[in-house]
This record gives sequence, C-alpha cells and structure tokens, in this order.
Amino acid sequence: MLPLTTHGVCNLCEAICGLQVTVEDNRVTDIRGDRDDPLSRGHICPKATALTDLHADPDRLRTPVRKTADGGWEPISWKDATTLVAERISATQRDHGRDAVGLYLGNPSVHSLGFATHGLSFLGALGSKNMFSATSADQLPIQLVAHLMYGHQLQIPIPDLDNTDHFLVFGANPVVSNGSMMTAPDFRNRMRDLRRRGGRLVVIDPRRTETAAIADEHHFVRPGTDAALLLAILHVLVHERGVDNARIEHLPLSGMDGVRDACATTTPEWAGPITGIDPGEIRRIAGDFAEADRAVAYGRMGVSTQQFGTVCQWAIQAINAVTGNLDRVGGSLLTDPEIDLVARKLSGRGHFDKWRSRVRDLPEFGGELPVATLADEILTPGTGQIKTLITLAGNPVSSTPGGSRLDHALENLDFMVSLDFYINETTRHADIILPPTMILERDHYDLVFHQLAVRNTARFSPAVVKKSAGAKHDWEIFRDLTLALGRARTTKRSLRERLRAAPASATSSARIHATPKMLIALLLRTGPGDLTMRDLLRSPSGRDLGPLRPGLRRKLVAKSKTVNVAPSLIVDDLERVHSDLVGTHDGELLLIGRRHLRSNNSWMHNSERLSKGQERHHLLMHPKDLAHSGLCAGDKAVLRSRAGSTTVTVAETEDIMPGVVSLPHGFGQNRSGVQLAVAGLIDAPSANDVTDPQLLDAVSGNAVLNGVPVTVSAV
Ligand SMILES: Nc1nc2c(c(=O)[nH]1)N[C@H]1C(S)=C(S)[C@@H](COP(=O)(O)OP(=O)(O)OC[C@H]3O[C@@H](n4cnc5c(=O)[nH]c(N)nc54)[C@H](O)[C@@H]3O)O[C@H]1N2
Ligand SMILES: Nc1nc2c(c(=O)[nH]1)N[C@H]1C(S)=C(S)[C@@H](COP(=O)(O)OP(=O)(O)OC[C@H]3O[C@@H](n4cnc5c(=O)[nH]c(N)nc54)[C@H](O)[C@@H]3O)O[C@H]1N2
Ligand code: SF4
Ligand SMILES: [Mo]
Repeated sequence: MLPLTTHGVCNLCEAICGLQVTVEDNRVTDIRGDRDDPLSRGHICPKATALTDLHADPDRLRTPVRKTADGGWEPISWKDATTLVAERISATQRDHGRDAVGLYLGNPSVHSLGFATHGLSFLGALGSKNMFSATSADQLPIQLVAHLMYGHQLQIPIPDLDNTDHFLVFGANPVVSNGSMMTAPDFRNRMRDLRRRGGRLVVIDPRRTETAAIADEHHFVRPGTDAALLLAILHVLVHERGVDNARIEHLPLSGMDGVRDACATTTPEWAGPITGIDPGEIRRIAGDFAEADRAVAYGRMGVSTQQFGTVCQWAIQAINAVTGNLDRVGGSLLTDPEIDLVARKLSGRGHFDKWRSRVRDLPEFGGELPVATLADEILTPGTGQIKTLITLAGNPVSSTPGGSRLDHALENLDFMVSLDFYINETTRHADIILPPTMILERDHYDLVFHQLAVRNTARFSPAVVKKSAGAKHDWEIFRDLTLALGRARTTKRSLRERLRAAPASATSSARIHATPKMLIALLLRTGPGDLTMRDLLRSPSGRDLGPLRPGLRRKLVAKSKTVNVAPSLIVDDLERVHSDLVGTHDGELLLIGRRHLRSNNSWMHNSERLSKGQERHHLLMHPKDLAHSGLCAGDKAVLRSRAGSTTVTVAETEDIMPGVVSLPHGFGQNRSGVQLAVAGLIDAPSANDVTDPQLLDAVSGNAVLNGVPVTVSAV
C-alpha cells in the first residue's frame, strides 16, 4: 500500500497538538505537526514522534492477560476476562459492601474520549465511595477554588496568553509541560509574540527552569511559601495602591471586604524572610502587575501540590479579580468551547466534604477521596476496607506519595484489575489486565482540553490506523464491563429483587451502545453552536472559533450569580499561613519535582527515542548544599524523608535555590516484573518513595509533592 498522510492528534499532554501522520500498511512511518491546526499551529514536541514507538511497541499489550500461579502472565479471552472481573467486583461488593471496591483513575483517562463517554457510567455503576485519582496529586486546589468562587469545578478562567502584556507565573514550567489547566501548545512562540508586543514574562520558581530561562524576570522562592508572597502582593495591590473601582465595576464580585481583611497585615516585610524574596522586589512585582493594562497571574503544580495549595490558587484568582484582569481581554477569561461541559451540565459542579475517608477522616471532593490515603484504605481492616482495586490508566505506585507503602498494600488485595496496556510498577500486581487501543487507533474529540484552551477551537480526529485484531477500544471495555456487572449482580439476586430493580432506561441503554463519535455528533447537533460532525470531518485540522472573549456575567454558574472572592473555607485557613510559615530553617533541604520534555509522567519510557541520551533523573543540588553534604557531582547518595528513602545520583547546578533539591517523578522501573524498562532507566529512583503521604494541603487534602523536607547523605 502507498504511504498515506492523514490528520491525527497527540493526547499525551494537555496541549492536544494536531498531527500529520503518515501510514504505510497500517504502520506509522512519520509524524509531524499540523501547520493548519488553529490551536497548535504546527507545534509538536519529541513525544509526538514517540507515538510511532508506542504504536509499534511489542511490550504494549493488545489482548487481556491473567496472572498465573507462578506470577507469570497468560492470555485470556475478552469474554472470560470481562465476566471474571465483573463477578469478582460483584462478589466483593455483595460480601463486604460497595465501598470494598476501590478505584484509581490515572492521568491518561482525562485524555481519552472513550472514558468521557463510557467510563463515567462504569464508575457510576460501581457506586463506591472509595474513588481516587491523580487529581489529588495534581490540580485539586484549582478545581476546589473554582467550585467555591465561580460555582463549578470546571469554570476556570484561562490566561489570555495571546493578548496579555504581563504574564506572572507561579510554579509552572510551560516551556516543558506545554501548559496545564491552560492548553497552550507552541508556548515558546506565544511568549515570543508577547515580548514582541512589549509584554513581560515573570516567573516565580525555586529552580531556574526552561521557562524562567526565556522570562524577563525570574525569582527564586522558598518551596511551599508562595502563600506568603501572594498575600503580600495582594496586600500591596489592595492596601498600598488601592483597588481601582473603575477597573472592577464590570465584575459581579462579592466578598471584597473579606479580601481586604485577609491581606491587611501580610506586608512584603512579613513575606520577605519567609519566601526569600526581598520586600522591595515583592512591592515592585506587585506594582508592575498593577501598572500593566492587561496582566494575568497563573500558577500550576508548584503552587498546587504544596502545603498551601488551595490558598495559593485562591490568591492567584483574587489578584486577577482585584486588579480587574478577570474577564478582561489579555487577563483571564472563560472559554467558549463548542461542547461546553459547564454550560451544558455535562460535568457536575463538584461538592466538598459530603463524606470523609474512613481511616484518616479526609474530605471528599467531587466524589473522590485524597489519593495520599489510598494505601491506608487498603491496609486498615474494618467495614469499608478496600478488598478489590481497579486501576484505570494509572500508575499510583510511581505517581502518588508513599509509593513503596502502596506497592506493599497492593499485595494485600483479594483481587485487582487494571485497564492499561503496560505491565508497570502498579499493574504488575493485577490479577487481570485489560488493554485498550492507543490514541492513533481511536477517534478523538477533546471534551476536556478545549474547555481549558487559550483559544476556542474544535477538532474531531478519526483514528489513523486500524486497531489490531482482537483489540478493544476503551469505550468498548467500559461498555462490556458495565453490562457484565449488571449481569453478575442480577444473577445473584432473587426474582423479587430483580423485579424491583428499575429497568435501564431506553436512553441510557442506547447511550452505552453508541460509539463516542455518535455521541459527539449528537452533542454537536443538540448544542447551541453551529458546527456539526460533518463540518468537523471536512476540517480535519480543526475549526477556529476565535480568541477567548469576556462574558463572565452571562456564563457564571454560581447560584449567587456573583464571584465569591473570599470563600470562608479558604480565608479561614489563613491563620495556618501565619502560624506555620515562620522564617526559614537552617540546614533544611526541601525536595521539589521537575518534568522533562522527553518524559511523560510515569510512562513512555519504553520509547528508545525518548529515553536515550543523557540521564535525566539526577537529584539536582546547589554547589553549596553539595559541599555541605560532602558530596561531589556524580556521587550516589541516599535521599531520605520522614516517609522513606531512595538512592539517587547527584548533579550540581547553580540553577536551583540553595536549600532546595529537585528529583523528577515517574521513574523507578526497577521493581521486579515491570516490563517497561529501557537500559539506563533500570536504577532510576522513584521520587514518590520519598514524598510523604502524611503531608497534605490541609484545606483540600491534595498531596504535597513540592517542599518535602529531606536529607541527602553519602551512601
Ligand atoms: N513526586 C511527584 N509525583 C507526581 C507528580 C509530580 O509532579 N511529582 N505529578 C502528578 C501528576 S500532575 C500526575 S497527572 C500523576 C500522573 O500519574 P498517573 O495518574 O499514575 O498517570 P501516568 O503516570 O501518566 O500513568 C499512565 C498509565 O496509563 C497508561 N495509559 C496510557 N494511555 C492509556 C489509555 O489510553 N488507556 C489506559 N487504560 N491506560 C493508558 C500507561 O500505560 C501508564 O501505565 O502523577 C503525579 N505524581
Ligand atoms: N514533557 C512533559 N510535559 C508534561 C508532563 C510530563 O510529565 N512531561 N506532565 C503533564 C502533567 S500531568 C501536568 S499536571 C503538567 C504540569 O505542568 P507544570 O506545572 O507546568 O509543570 P511542572 O514541571 O510540574 O512545574 C512545576 C514547577 O513548580 C516549581 N515549584 C516546585 N515547588 C514550588 C514552590 O513551592 N513554589 C513555586 N512557585 N514553584 C515551585 C518547579 O520547580 C517546577 O518548575 O505537565 C504536563 N505536561
Ligand atoms: S506538546 Fe508534545 S506531548 Fe503534548 S500534545 Fe503536543 S506533541 Fe503531544
Ligand atoms: Mo498532571
């Protein structure tokens, strides 16, 4: 067959880049950026080309496998696997209650259309309160703040990157990550354009990152202390410069007095010694922000997965609001996606603390409990103990704090099933693994990341290669599991119970059999927008729907019809900021994370093309700290926290704040039985063997992955 080039999409990160994929005999031979894509504009990163490797990888599972008595794996048919899984789930719930089945939902599930259309109903069918996901090791504070301030967990104002004059970034590295909770492909060029307009990029980060390197200004901040910095900036804006009422009169704000009180005493002089930033500089950072006509503050992992994650994310929203940059072109704006998850109520508003976790009494958010307590719920006996675990597109042994303890906990389960196409640190514990197809084999429309993108666009990407014989799409797996679960439950019920059980409604039964493409077509047809599936199929690069636009008053879903700029749940936590953040501790080292362009959380390490070359999993240390520890670059050392330890190789850099060390997460493939191991990665340490599951953002229960107290010593 002749090579054929078609349009595809990369779903590895939130940038959702458009691709030009060349296919020959159902083999991918070339991947490039799609220049006609109105959002990604031809941009791709090295991970997109590695989709070729993912597609061809012999280690990638294509059919289900079952663990054998001697710990090996054997193939099992889809029918048998599905029936067995449904029966085990049903039996666990019958014998031990609904909550005895736990679930961990990993990051790639958010990037899958099949999960959005069919996975959620499977989760609903489980009816368990023991739901966990990567959210609570990631963006939970952002969703909680959105829920409290705007009335919906996904009503999140997005930086208007293409029009702003001043971009103030806290704890994010979009040059590498390509933006998060801000879909911003081609970020580097978007910043080049900002600077051509005379705009400024200012970065606050304990490491001089790749983003800091292209910024106009970078400030080191002591990990975990941004709450003080942000409150000091708010203080300058509100109490020293005074709120410009003309700039905020377009906004329906409530709680302004609460903001004034919250930052009444948080002066730059107070924040200086805590954060390590000179009070004069703090005043200037705030002043520059106030003086820019169009400015926007933004913060990501560094200010989410830390001890004051929720306070930080709230303060960032408050800074944008009090300066009138909320709902302003060049400030932060709500998007207008063609399929609007918020306006069309396709996603819930979120709810907080409706129930609590059994062992540690931690609050749920949106139906999920903090993942830092997953191991506790498996290990602690009692009613509601997790006996059966489902993991779905995730690797929590590698990605959640206290990974070794969870690794051990998984051995305690009666049954475990994983939906994944790799045998990784986590899925190696499963009894059954159900592998879905990969992105190039399936249709895609991004319901989530169009909602969070810096420009309004819509794109439907049909599969570019045929799935292999016997493979199933994830939506088919969810459909079959949901149906099998219904059958397993019914056969065990008495006739009376069966008659009493409500018959599935015609619509929900039709929905489960419809393909994701049919459901997207339906959503397009029944929505307020003009586009149809036909239009999108005719424009495979995607349709441009224009820049972000103001319209907060109209779009706001908060029942009060106002933005609550001082939610009591958050301002009440400010006492803790004052009591806990008191200066620095001499000699203490704080661990932070880092991401690399050629690595994707805990996977894609099987791609030789991404993994080759220089090692990237060193522990970065400042020369002063190296000398203090008696170590030299290249030495092996023990990195230890209250919770655990691992062996690392240290590297020296001036690009990190003294007192701070940095280790990327997602490595640690040295656990036995992991099939995903490229030479050179075998000894790579897992950062989450050191992060501490007891350290949480007290408001939201989000994991603290940045600012973990550690020691480093020679082996
Ligand atoms: N220390 C530290 N820990 C962190 C972070 C950090 O910065 N520091 N970051 C956190 C963040 S932000 C996140 S999002 C998490 C990510 O951590 P996880 O939620 O565990 O997700 P991944 O590491 O991406 O694991 C992906 C797994 O999903 C599988 N997979 C890929 N695509 C599909 C698919 O389409 N279907 C299915 N069923 N499976 C698929 C892959 O094979 C892989 O095994 O890690 C968190 N952990
Ligand atoms: N190449 C690549 N891209 C990715 C991913 C990947 O694994 N690889 N993962 C994707 C995922 S799941 C996510 S969630 C996003 C994350 O996207 P980002 O948040 O943009 O990426 P991170 O590298 O986690 O950036 C966090 C930054 O916070 C800094 N930091 C640490 N502690 C603190 C602190 O206390 N205060 C401040 N101000 N800064 C601090 C770190 O030094 C780091 O530079 O990236 C996505 N994109
Ligand atoms: S930035 Fe890279 S990984 Fe992210 S969507 Fe684009 S090509 Fe894929
Ligand atoms: Mo993430």
